Amino acid sequence: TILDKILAEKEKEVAELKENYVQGSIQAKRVNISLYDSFMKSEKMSIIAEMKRASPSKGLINDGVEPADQGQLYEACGAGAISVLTDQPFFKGTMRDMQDVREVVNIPVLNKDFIIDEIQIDRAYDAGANLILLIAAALPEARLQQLYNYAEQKGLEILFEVHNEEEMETAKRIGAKIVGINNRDLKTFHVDLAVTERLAKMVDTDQTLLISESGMKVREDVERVAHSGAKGILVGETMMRSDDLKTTFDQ
Ligand code: IGP
Repeated sequence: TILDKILAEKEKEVAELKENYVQGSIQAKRVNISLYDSFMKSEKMSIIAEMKRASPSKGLINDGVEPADQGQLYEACGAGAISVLTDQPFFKGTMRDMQDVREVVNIPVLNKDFIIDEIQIDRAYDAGANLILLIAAALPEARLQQLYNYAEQKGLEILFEVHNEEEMETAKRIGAKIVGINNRDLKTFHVDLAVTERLAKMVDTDQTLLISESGMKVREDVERVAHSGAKGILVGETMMRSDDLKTTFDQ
């Protein structure tokens, strides 16, 4: 599957990082705000807007954009947080993209990548991330728990991504406070908002912050996942293709 291919590439990247990465070699601005607190407090739907140049399922989406400009626009339009894809081989992102966004915004920044090792968490922290992504489908539960605890100890928040019932059970056992329900199957690319409706029923949404991820295009999509109990949405492609972001956000 594509996920297997991505993870195989990540193994190489991590091996290289372990050789070359000097802890603390990046000095980034730090903004101390909790996404959990701000999204839980908000009366309206909160938006994590994503900086996404390309993807394996869609190819090039918007490769020309400057991350700093896009980040500033997102914040100005009312985003509650910004996700920056930093995977290079499949999404054309870089850590530089995330740092460029971090420097110009004051809302939480999510390092969107396929995290399989502590060293990537160190790098995310050094580069000024507030959150990291952990994907349930990517690793065994024991390893997910280790990485979750490691990130939490560093003061990072974790968006724990699930796509089926079994993974949601894992999220609960791990004690994930922020759970992202990915409407897209990372193995087949099939998108279905019913995934959010199904899995949201499994959690107490007063305690667990639910974020619905992927495939949202129009107001009806957002209303549908809001009705399921999602307090936030993660939107990439629709934001990257919009030529009138203010209107897209207001929808
Ligand atoms: C955004 P979309 O359909 O709005 O562009 O999706 C985001 O959910 C998607 O990029 C994503 C993702 C991921 C990317 C969700 N989980 C894991 C890479 C890795």
